[in-house]
Parts: sequence; C-alpha cells; structure tokens
Amino acid sequence: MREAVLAMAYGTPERLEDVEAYYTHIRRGSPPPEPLLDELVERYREVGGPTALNRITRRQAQSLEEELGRRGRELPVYVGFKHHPPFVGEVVGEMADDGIERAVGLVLAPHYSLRSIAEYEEYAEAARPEGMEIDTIRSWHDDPAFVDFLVERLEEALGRVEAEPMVLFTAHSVPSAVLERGDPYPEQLRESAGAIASRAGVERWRLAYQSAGRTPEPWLEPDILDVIEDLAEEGEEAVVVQPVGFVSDHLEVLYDIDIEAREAAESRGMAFARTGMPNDHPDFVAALADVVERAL
Ligand code: FEC
Repeated sequence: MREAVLAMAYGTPERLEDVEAYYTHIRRGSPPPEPLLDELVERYREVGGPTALNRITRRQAQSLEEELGRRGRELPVYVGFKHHPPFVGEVVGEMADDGIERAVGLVLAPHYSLRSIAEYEEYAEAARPEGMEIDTIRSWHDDPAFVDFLVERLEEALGRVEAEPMVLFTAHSVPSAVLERGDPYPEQLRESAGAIASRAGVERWRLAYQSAGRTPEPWLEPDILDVIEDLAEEGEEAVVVQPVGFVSDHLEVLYDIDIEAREAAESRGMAFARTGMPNDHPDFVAALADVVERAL
C-alpha cells in the first residue's frame, strides 16, 4: 500500500497584495471591511511584511520526511495549507493522482479544537476520493518528546529574566460556542501547561488565550492582554510567555506576543520574555516523527 503524510498548516499570504484574498478565505469568502483589512496589513507591515510561515511549514515537512527516512520509513510528506495555496483539498487530489492509498494527516497545531484540527480534517475529507484513506491525528500535545522539547525552551527563557516570573502558557482563542459542543481544547491546553510546568519545576503559571478574532461573538478567555494588566496590578515583576498552541514563528507570535503583549508588560514596568518556537528544530522534528510513526 502506498502511504504518505499530509502535513497541514494555516498558511500565510506571501505578499502584502495577497492579504485581502487570504483574509477573504479566512472569512469563508466574505471580503473583509476596509478598516479590518487595513489593520491586518498594518500588523504584517509591523513584523516586516508577510511572515515566513509557509517556508517554515515546508522546512518542517521536508525535515520530517528526512527523519522518517532515517528511521527506515520512506514516505513522502505533502504540504497543504488551510488558507493559502496549495490548499489542503488540492493536495489531497495531487496525492490521489500520485497513487497514494493511505495518508496520515498531521496538523501542525498540537491541540484538538472544532475550530482548528477538526476543520483541517473536514477539508481533507471533503476532497478524499473513494479508496483513499486519510487518518488525521486528533492531537499530539502530550507526545513525550514534544513536552521535553517545550520544557527545554521554557527553561532557556526563564534564564533570560532576573525577577521570578509568572509563566503564561498561551494558545489561539476560539469562539466560546465550541464549549457547548464539548470541545476538548481548553482541557488539552491545561494538560500541556500542567505537564510542562511540573517538569520545569514552575509553580506560578496561568493559561491565557491570545489573538481572538475581530468578530462580535464571545471568544475563550482570559485574554493575555487582560492577564498582563492583572499581573501588573498584583505587583508581578516579570512574565514569561510560552505560546504552546503554535509551532512556528508567524504573525500571531511575532505581532500578538512579541509586539503587543511585550508592550503591555514593559509599559507596566514588567520584564518580558517569550520562549523560542519549535520551527524546524531537529528535536521537534524527531517528536513529530514519533507522532507519525505511532499513527502508522
Ligand atoms: O503568519 C500568518 O500570516 C498566519 C497567522 C495565523 C495563524 C493562525 C492560527 C489559528 N487561527 C485559529 C482560529 C481562527 C479563527 C478566526 C481566525 C482569524 C484569523 C485572521 C488572521 C489569522 N487568523 Fe487564525 N491564525 C492566523 C491568522 N483564526 C489574520 C483574521 C483576522 C483576525 O481575526 O485576526 C476567525 C475566523 C472567522 O472569522 O470565522 C476562529 C486557530 C489557530 C491555531 C491553529 C492553527 O494553526 O491552525 C485555532 C498561525
């Protein structure tokens, strides 16, 4: 049986001119009102233009293919994006043309949510031809090598602040309506945070959401900016942020954490540090290979 891995990630516009089409896709075909578009373009400008997310995703996939090969599993790793070409559905079609009969779907986001992994799964499933199997891994936040990797990143960031910090573990918020449908997302985030904190010997930590969308519905809280404000009022001197819900340096990290959250902390007199992201670090790639091998 011809097997493959389908690596899936969010995708980013590669030029500022493409931000409108990208944002329209995120909004399921409804073009963004001008003020929202302008604000998003400005956020990209502030991080130096479109982010490297697509390139990082491709490097992660390439390194994963090489690592699997070293482990005696010669199988191609395809890349499909949620909101940028090549879209997940197109890539599933390409895999079928290449004669792939079974694929392991690996979303490059560790926690399951109806608004994250479930949506990638739906895109893949909608394009899947009869006779082809796609098993998307539901979540991999608790993979031991991945947790080890995050513990090391946290220890490294803790070494960069002098005062004893409050550690904030963050993930992308999602509309809170998912809770009525039993979404395990908040629970999985608590598991991640608890496992990392206990392994790193960190006693003072909180979970916070970030990057809530610009829509009128309620999103999961507390928001990181509110938490930072509370911490300042409580007299905290330093904060270390670990964005456990993401695996790459992209807009939600480079702008929402490195610019917005940092400014919120430093303007209130607190020291601030953010943990390094996994990107294509060999130890992270090895963890991904473990996750895929188990699914195979
Ligand atoms: O570097 C880049 O250009 C890409 C940054 C990026 C990542 C990302 C990850 C996640 N999102 C998730 C959920 C939502 C929901 C909505 C939503 C909207 C946006 C907008 C931008 C954006 N997201 Fe995103 N997300 C990234 C970028 N996201 C830009 C539109 C402007 C805004 O609201 O800020 C609301 C959609 C709607 O209106 O229906 C929901 C989740 C993740 C983490 C999992 C993953 O990576 O797939 C969940 C990276």
